[in-house]
Amino acid sequence: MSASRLSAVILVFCLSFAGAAQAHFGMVIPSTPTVMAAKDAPVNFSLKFWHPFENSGMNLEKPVSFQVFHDGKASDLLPGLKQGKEQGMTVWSTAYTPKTPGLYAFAMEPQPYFEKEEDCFIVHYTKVYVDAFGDDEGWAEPLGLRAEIVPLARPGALYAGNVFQGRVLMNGKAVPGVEVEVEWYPGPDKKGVAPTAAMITQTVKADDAGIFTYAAPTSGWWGFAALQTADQTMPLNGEQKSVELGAVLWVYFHAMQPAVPLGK
Ligand SMILES: [Cu+2]
Repeated sequence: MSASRLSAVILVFCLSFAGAAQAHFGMVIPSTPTVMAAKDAPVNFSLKFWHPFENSGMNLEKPVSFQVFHDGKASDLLPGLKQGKEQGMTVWSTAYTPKTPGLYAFAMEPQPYFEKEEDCFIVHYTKVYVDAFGDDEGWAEPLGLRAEIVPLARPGALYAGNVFQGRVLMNGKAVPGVEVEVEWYPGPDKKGVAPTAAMITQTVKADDAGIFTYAAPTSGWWGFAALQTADQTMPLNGEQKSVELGAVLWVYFHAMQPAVPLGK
C-alpha cells in the first residue's frame, strides 16, 4: 500500500470516527425568544435535526407532531409546516403570531431516526419557549411530554454567564444522574470554533433529583439534550433496536449591555 493510499485510509477512518462522536440535536429555533410588541410578530420557527455548534446536519423527516401550548391548551401546528432545504438537508419552517400575553411553549416530536453508527433509533422531544407582551407565567410547569426538561430559572430572562438549571423528566419522573449534552448554536451561516473536539459538545450530569447545572459562556441559543435509553425497543428489518430518548430544551442567553450615563 502506498503512503498516499494509507493516509487516505487513515483519513476515512478518522472522518467516520469523528462522525460517530458528533452530537445530534433536535432544534426548534424561533426568530425571537420574546415578543414585546406586535411588530415582533409573526415569530418564524426553524425546525432541524442538526449538529448545532458545527452548523451542519441531517435530514429531518416531517415531524410526528409540532404543537404550541398556551393557557393550558395545545394547538396543532403540523399542517402549517413548510418543507425546505438547508445545506442540502431537509428542514422545516413555519410562522406563528402570539395574540395574547403569556407563555407559549413549542414542542416537536420527530419521527424516530435510525443512527447506523450507534445502531439505535434517536427520538428527541424538542421544546422552546416564547413569552409575549410581558407575561411568562407557567414556565416552571411541565407540559407532560414523554421526555422533557423543566427549567428551574425563568427561561426568558437569562444573561450570558448566568447559571441555568433544569430538571429532567422522562414519562413524568425525574431521571437521577442522566447525562445532558450541551451545545451552542452560533446562528445561521456561522459555525463555532472549539479548541478540541470534546468542547464542541459539553457534557454535564444531573444530580440525584434529575437536576443539571450549566453556565453559558456567551450569548445566543443554547441546546440542552438529556439522553436516556428507552425501556422499549423498536423493530428494524425484523431486528429489535434500542431507542435513545432525548429531552431537548433550547434557551436564549442575552448579551449583557454596557451601562449608559444617567439621562440617556
Ligand atoms: Cu449527525
